[in-house]
Amino acid sequence: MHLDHHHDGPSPVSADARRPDGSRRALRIGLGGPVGSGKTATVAALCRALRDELSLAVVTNDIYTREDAEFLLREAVLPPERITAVETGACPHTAIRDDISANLEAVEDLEDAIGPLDLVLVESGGDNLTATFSRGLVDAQIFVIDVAGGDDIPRKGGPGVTTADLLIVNKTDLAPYVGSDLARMAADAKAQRAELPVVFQSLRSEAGVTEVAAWVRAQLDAWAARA
Ligand SMILES: Nc1nc2c(ncn2[C@@H]2O[C@H](COP(=O)(O)OP(=O)(O)OP(=O)(O)O)[C@@H](O)[C@H]2O)c(=O)[nH]1
Ligand SMILES: [Mg+2]
Repeated sequence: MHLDHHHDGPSPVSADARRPDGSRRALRIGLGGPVGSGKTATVAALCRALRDELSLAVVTNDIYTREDAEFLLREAVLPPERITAVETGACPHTAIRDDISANLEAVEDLEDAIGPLDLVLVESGGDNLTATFSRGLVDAQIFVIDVAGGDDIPRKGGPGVTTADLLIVNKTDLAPYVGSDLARMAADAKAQRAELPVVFQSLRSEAGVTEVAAWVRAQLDAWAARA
């Protein structure tokens, strides 16, 4: 799939959906959520699922290191030039919400170097339940929690759980070992999110990231339809 269509006449796409040279910019999807919930593992699985059909790149955010980028490089989920690390040096949410300049620059540098891109995944450093991305940085956001963090997390709410465009409840394979009640988590998530989608996944299972990859494809279709 290649998303860069050319049109005659005025485009309904807002100015910020275009690069300075008029070409379409990549759809940007942010992944946030508590430390260790499975953000990098989900990014890696998405890269493997989508890399043959899309031109994509990844920006990771770590507080003091490049650990997540190094994991993705080691796993060779994408060619190295498609993976960039931002060292936030402060609370992770600052770099994705308050001062997004380092992340915006990382995305733009990727597009300059290897564009045109269809998709850029931006992983936030692990944070608490209040961390969300600025809409100036990403077009859609995924919040990743896991069943081992406690089955009361969906009930506790917070902007990530409540407003993210997609909520992933990861590591369902661990539910029996940590005594998490998946039905209760589903009911609480539904109560917090109404019609917004929730995916329960285990990256240790055969299905893996399939459902989330389908959601990403739907976002890309909607993004393409805006042009
Ligand atoms: N059992 C199980 N383990 C998982 C699953 N997904 C991820 N993990 C493991 O959970 C650990 C943390 O995963 P990461 O992807 O590094 O988590 P993260 O959210 O990126 O962590 P930070 O970036 O440090 O906040 C790793 O050891 C993963 O292999 C899953 O579905 N099931
Ligand atoms: Mg990570």
